[in-house]
Amino acid sequence: MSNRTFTMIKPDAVANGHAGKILDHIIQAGFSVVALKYTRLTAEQAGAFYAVHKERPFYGELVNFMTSGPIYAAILEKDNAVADFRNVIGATNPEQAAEGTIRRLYAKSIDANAIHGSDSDENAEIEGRFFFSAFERF
Ligand code: 3AN
Repeated sequence: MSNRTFTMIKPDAVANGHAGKILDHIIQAGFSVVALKYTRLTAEQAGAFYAVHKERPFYGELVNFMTSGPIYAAILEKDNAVADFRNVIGATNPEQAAEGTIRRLYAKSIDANAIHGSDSDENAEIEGRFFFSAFERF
């Protein structure tokens, strides 16, 4: 069972002043924020982070959006972290996200969808290492 996941509070949510409420939502859902960074992605970094989507029609738009302003990157800890966090954030399209999920509460569209959550243990580690030099236990 995974106990770590990686998240980004995306530029739309930071620009709209929702970052504090989203972090509180995450903590109230039982996650420990074990690493946290405020940063802004370069086009090169965003392109590399989303390289799996390179062939998708929305890739250019996604890179533009993710570089449009600062983000918070964080490593989160909880039992069953990856799956539980996907439930807390809700579906990629906020219109399909369940009531009470972060995307339902704070996201406006499928591209500007407030928050990222890793989709597997393997990606959680890869993505965490992208932003933090250590992924070890604190
Ligand atoms: P999730 O973030 O829910 O795992 P992915 O991995 O399928 O979703 O997509 C990565 C990101 O690409 C999403 N968070 C979203 O910002 C963007 N995205 C996904 N599908 C679309 C789409 N059809 N149009 C625009 N952007 C999209």
